[in-house]
Amino acid sequence: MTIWRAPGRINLVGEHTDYNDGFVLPFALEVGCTASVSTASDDADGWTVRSAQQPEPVVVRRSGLADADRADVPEWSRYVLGALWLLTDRGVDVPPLEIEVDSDVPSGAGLSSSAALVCSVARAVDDHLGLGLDDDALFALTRDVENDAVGAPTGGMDQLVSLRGEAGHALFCDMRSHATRSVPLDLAGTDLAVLVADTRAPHRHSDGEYGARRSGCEEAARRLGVDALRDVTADDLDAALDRLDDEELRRYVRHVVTEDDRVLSVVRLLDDGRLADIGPLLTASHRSMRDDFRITVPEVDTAVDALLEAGALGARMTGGGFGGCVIGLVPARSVDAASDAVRRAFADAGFAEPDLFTARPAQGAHRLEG
Ligand code: GAF
Repeated sequence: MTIWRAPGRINLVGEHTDYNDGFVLPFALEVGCTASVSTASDDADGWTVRSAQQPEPVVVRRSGLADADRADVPEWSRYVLGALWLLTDRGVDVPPLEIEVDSDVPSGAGLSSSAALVCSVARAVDDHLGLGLDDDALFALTRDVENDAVGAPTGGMDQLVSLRGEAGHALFCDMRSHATRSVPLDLAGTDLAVLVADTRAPHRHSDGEYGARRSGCEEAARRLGVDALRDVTADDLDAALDRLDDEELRRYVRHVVTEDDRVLSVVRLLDDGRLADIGPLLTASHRSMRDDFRITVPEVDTAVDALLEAGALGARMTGGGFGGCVIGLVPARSVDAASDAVRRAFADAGFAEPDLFTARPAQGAHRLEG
């Protein structure tokens, strides 16, 4: 049996920039998914997938499953079977397998439970079958599972950090070249904490809204005559905005271009050992998501305001938006007070009770002993 674990993630800054070929700065979490892969007995001719979080296993035959039948299996299992289907489509003879997954990433919270699932399975299958996929091939496989086998038009950041994250570091990713570099995120050494508020706000219309933002950005790039919004720099922004007459597209461009610039600024500060100075950039990122990209909801805005009032150096929503989690960079000694402030603000607003916890940058996908 071959066992791999891959983590969920928090994005420190750089939201909706990945599918614009831009920059992101996520870090891997301690919570993750464990995938165990073993070769099935000789008389089995299918793939069996089980999840500790699901009541029933899913069994499919190995070959000849039409696209329509692939779409018919329960959604969670497509994140597992997707890797097997794509490898088969690419000519790999994947034998009968039994795969078990077990995840402690809260689902629907915007912490990339799906990337943890996909990446743990892909790494375990690659290792078990001795395929020897390199970093780039593993990244491409995991991103394609989500885009092609599941059909979610996401941008790849979550899979990249789940595969390559490093403990104690954020991962600076260039989403055009997929080159990555670990950047120190020394929370303990600076007496700071990343406090996470899971707002538990349902992801209202998140699928359609995500796709709409993505196609809006692509349309803006087309009208500006660039391959992707990454090609518009902060210096070019005003000139680019002057060339667009659609107010919605102008807002999208302003968010993406300023957000790429914020990622580069945060990376420079972290490289200089100035973690305590990144707060205003995080808060500016939130305002850009709220006012320009328009992907926040009242719960996340309330959590950000409460964290800032309670003394956070900076606060922002993390992830795709329309609910999910907010992060605050807070002095370690203020974690309890800041958590109470968010709970009180939610109670006053009549929102469901949020879940508060701290997060530390942890290791990306790694093998566990069977
Ligand atoms: C989701 C997507 F999966 C990522 O690719 C990214 O676009 C993110 O939303 C927004 O930054 O997590």
